[in-house]
Amino acid sequence: MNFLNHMINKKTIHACIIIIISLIIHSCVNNPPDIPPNKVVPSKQQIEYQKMELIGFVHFSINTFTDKEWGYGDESPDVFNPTALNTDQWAEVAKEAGMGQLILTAKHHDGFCLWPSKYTEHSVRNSPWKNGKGDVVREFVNSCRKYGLKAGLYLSPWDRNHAEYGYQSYVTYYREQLHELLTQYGEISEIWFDGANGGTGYYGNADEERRIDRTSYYQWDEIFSYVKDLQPDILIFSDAGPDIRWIGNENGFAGKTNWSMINTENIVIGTADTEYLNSGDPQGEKWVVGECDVSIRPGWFYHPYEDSLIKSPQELVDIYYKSVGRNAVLLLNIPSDTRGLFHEEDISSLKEFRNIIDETFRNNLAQGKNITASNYRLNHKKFSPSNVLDNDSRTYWAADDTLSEVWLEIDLEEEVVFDRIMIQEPIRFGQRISEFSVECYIKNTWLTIARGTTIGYKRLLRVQPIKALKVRLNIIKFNDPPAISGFGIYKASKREYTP
Ligand code: FUL
Repeated sequence: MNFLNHMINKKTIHACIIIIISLIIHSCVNNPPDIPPNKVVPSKQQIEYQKMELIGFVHFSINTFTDKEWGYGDESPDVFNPTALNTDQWAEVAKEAGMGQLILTAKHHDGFCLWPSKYTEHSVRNSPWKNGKGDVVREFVNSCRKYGLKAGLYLSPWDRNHAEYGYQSYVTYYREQLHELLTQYGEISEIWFDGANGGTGYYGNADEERRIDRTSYYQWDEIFSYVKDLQPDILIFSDAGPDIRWIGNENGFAGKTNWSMINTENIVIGTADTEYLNSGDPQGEKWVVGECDVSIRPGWFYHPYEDSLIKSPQELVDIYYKSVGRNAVLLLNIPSDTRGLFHEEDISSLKEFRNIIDETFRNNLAQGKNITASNYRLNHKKFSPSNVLDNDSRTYWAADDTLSEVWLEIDLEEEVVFDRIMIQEPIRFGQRISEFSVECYIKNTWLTIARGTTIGYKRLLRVQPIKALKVRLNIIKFNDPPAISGFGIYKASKREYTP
């Protein structure tokens, strides 16, 4: 009897093992694993961040009322008195412009705090606005939530008001302020650490020049981990990341070559190599998304004399191509005026910019067409070229394990006129492509119409209008077998050129 039981048990175990193995084989065939990721890949938060493409900066502080760009630090809180502050208006405008997040200057270099910090007298608490009972940061965050925007904050490390700036006690004060901002306002999605630091200032009536040792004064690594302890999902911006990096200029232009990777160890905030930040580093060991900050006006803060100097919708569109179209996020500043509102002229330029972008990219002329590839991984539909045209950034085409040139080709079935090209890599597996070209089939020959280096999350190319029967993307160089999640061709809105 025992022997019989033993045999049955053995048989059952064998049967189970066989079933499990065949289930594994079956599921591998039907749903093979994704392509192996690169060594350096973005975090979930960084991918979400990049997907927003466009975010907004709001410069608003004591400078708005003194008509300055950099306050000295001796300004009286008495001058801060917006007559009609309405952060809902900021958020509504931002939302309509397609922004996913707003960042507010909670404290600029002059040290004035837009929230009633308990660690200083230099804040809204001592201003006439709302009899000192107001809190701009609170109103800002509430409006962001109301309009479905993420909220970010700028807290200037340099403080031209604080008596102890330059001494250890100021760093403690700075951390206390971070604590207030990151614990009292719910989720904060980005914290912005500016590189501008040190120089002349009021410094509690000392009225002198103070320099700090940028390599050691703030102990940035400790501040970064303190911030993450307080807000685990936050993304930290600075010249050195760790999550988001400055793109190296304030024009809103990323490099035509723009890797999302860099090495951060030797970067000293405020003295970074701007070329390096602009183009990233294919050998970089950290994923640090490039962010292009630029103002809609010549200055960052509101000045009435700049009402006629607002960037035109066409200029903003050009910036969009040079930032979002080069694998970066565009951080566009719209200052608040002395009323506490975005100015009508800024709003109208921003709206028209959005309309133009929407019009250009509304209709992907390759959608629904037949697409083929040099090859695709395992010949499995999970990696099929048709995934590139399905308007779903989660699906992708992947080449077989190969180091030789690969291509994707779209048969447009009839002659199609276009002048914009969009290409996307599925960045959750890393950034792979370092050289590509686009060819068109015109009058029985293939003609190269564009060449480029990196692609990343999104690459946009502007070419002369071309009438083609077929279009082909050649992927020439890559650090790992390439994959593409999106491809599009478009005819630009006429309003891209004509005001
Ligand atoms: C710079 C600052 O000095 C400007 O005033 C502005 O805030 C800009 C975004 O960053 O470094």
